[in-house]
Amino acid sequence: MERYNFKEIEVKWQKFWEKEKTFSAKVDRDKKKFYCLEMFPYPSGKIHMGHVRNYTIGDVLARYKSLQGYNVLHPMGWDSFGMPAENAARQNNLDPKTWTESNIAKMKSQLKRLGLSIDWSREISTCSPQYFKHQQQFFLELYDKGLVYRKEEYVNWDPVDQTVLANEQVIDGKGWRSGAIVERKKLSQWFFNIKKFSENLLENLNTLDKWPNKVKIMQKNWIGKSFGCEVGFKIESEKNISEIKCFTTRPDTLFGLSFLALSVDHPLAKYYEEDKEFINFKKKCSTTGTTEESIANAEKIGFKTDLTAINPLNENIKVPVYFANFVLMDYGLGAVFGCPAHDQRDLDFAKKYSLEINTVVTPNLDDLNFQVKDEAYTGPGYIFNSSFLNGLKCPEDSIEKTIKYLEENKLGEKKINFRLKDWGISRQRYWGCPIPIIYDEKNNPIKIPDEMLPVELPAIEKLDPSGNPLDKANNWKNITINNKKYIRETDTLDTFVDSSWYFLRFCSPENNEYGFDIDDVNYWMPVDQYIGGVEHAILHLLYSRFFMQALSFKNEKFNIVEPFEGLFTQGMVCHETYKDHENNWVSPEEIETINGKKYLINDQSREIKVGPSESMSKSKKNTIDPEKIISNYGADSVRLFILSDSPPEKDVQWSEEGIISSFKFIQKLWNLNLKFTQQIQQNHNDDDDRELDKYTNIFLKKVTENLDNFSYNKIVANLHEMYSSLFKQIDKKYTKKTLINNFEKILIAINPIIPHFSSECMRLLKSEKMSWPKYDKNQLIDDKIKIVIQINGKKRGLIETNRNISEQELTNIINNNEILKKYLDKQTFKRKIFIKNKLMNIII
Ligand code: ANZ
Repeated sequence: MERYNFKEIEVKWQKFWEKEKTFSAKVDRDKKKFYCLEMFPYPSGKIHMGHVRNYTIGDVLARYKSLQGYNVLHPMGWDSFGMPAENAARQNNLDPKTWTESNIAKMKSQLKRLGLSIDWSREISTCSPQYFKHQQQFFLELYDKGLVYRKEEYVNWDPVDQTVLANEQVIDGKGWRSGAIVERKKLSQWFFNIKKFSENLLENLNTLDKWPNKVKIMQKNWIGKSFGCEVGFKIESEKNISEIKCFTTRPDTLFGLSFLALSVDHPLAKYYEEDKEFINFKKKCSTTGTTEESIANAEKIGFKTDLTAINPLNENIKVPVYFANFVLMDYGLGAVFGCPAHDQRDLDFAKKYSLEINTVVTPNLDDLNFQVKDEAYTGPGYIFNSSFLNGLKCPEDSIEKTIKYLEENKLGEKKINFRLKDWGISRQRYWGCPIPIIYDEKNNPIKIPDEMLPVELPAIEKLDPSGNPLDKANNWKNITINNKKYIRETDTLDTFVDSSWYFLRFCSPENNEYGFDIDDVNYWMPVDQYIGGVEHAILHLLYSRFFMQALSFKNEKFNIVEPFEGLFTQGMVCHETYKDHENNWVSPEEIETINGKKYLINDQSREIKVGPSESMSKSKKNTIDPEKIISNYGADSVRLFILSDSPPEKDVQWSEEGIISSFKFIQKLWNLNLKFTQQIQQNHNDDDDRELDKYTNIFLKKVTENLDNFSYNKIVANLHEMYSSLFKQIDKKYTKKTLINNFEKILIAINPIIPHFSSECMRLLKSEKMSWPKYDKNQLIDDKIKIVIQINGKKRGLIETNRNISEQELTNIINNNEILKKYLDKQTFKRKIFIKNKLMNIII
């Protein structure tokens, strides 16, 4: 039979779709819309299997919705600012812009080869001035709204990359890229006031019904709402200090108090600034980094002050006051009271400095001798050793009652705290969006006038290996406006800012005045389905949610506050890992299989050790290049394979056999198509039966349901079933009309999965109908039923027949049935008991 020539066919369709602008979304406000968005890629220059999976999943949905008659927006863009371009520029003396643009061109052609239904007319790139001009406008808009500010702040400083790192870029106290030990350094930084929206960001999670629960939980924890109170401690001191306030979630453990601890950045540190020992201590603390994780893991160290604190619940209990490295200045009040028995950090600290450990919660009221030694007790129980608090159930009653007592006696106040910190957006980088601010001679920040936007990056001949190149670009940095001299801000924006609003830009990519047109946004937003990796569950999604809050703040026209109505997080693409005899990673391409064993291609005496399957990564060399796979097997085979086997939210195992079998399956479908064509040419007058209609109807139901539930892997299984059933059916006689009608529906149903194949078959069928076929619910009931036949009450047979058969018709069938005839033996029927569609009992 004639083979399916995927190479020609796929490219032909891709060109056709592009030429016809098949997937261009129209802002047709009378039509119902569907905004389908996959997280946009960083243009590294090569797509990887993660992209293939992400974009295939999104494409299936976009095509499906489009066939259902929605006006679909399915755009693509490039998250094109960031470190790799800058690193490439430093290492190879390239221009980051040229490097980035050529990568975009390469990746775009690779994505096109996947046959994605993307509206390329809306393509955006965050490093282009047409894009970041509006980002600079937003920055200034937020500045006017009081949502942007500058402050001196300790930052995570990467001494190798010479830059500030976000907390999430610090892993185990080291820079995520350089691996250098991160230091604390005080710098003047720009911040977005995301904290202001903590309550909204938390509350709105309840409205996101189409988000995975795990993501909502991660966001909730990140926002971290804590209920507690602020407690005042009287201080005995020769200095002019009378009180220290601490935030606590456990006021009920106050009788277990054995010390107070302050952050080294606490305002009271000013009394010790001259003290050499304190200076040294502070230095030591600065090597801990600023993330909660690194602080939690670091050894607890303290500096003992000459202050004494008094327990507010009992004036006779007096304890020392320390500065300690585990207290953060930007949480609560930068001061904590230490209760070693019920907090592990406090216990570690108390042991180190030989402080008291007073147990005040017992798991069991019978056990009043309970004493904490090596491990803090944080579980439930009852308060004891605590005077008037004794016997309170902990935590249900004890916390609330203690807060009430503290409030009544003016010793403390109820307080809610959020873990979420303001978003530090300054980066000491070249390849990012310039911050549109200048400073006058007194170092006052001033907004760049709107008509001077965008602030573009200066071209730089050679990027220095360290530091921020913009600091050294004097011609650019010094600027005169109306004969007055200014200096430009040389920090650029965190690239997370670029991706926090790109989904808005897709709604009006051409608008030169503003980042978007409000009517367009009101039509398209929110994104109906957002698809991406779970690694962005916290920051990217939270920042995007913040951006919507910030834009809608003090803006009555803008009132869509949640950007993503539906969220889908797809699983990883995994592959076996391989190592050679020296434990070096080996890539699948360097291996050949001989007699079932794997060897190095260039040295067949060396056997390869096969390791577990892990998510594809360059470091483990277990990646497969999509480009090669597409050119060997075609885009439809790749799409089919990447959707098969596992549900889209789970990991999928890449295998050579898998992709080959997808490829072969498409060939089989082609044969089925040829068979249909032959049968159509037969031009039969009548249908043998209605089996084909019925089968198509059931197939449509399954595919529709599986598309609606993101069970794309099940659709692949449905396709296989369909193939085997139809191949049997097709030899019967069917009229041309029946054949075309059914095959057309099937081809449309498989279009979202294997669009090139489907489009080609439709073309051959001369079919132009392109709307999602509805299935007939009434036809789903099977017409054939089985009726039990009894003779004198004993089961003697089972007859398969049409539903609703009459008593007389059934009697005729029984009389002609070879097996039953034997039992009946020409005897006369005394009586018949007939239960429609179920049973016939013949009494003889
Ligand atoms: C006394 C106490 C006793 C505490 C006890 C816990 C257990 P969450 O739930 O995360 O909000 N804390 C307060 N401010 C802090 C700061 N700036 N740096 C480091 N730790 C700080 O945690 C609140 C608890 O974290 C507070 O409750 C406080 O320690 C500590 F048995 O107060 B607790």
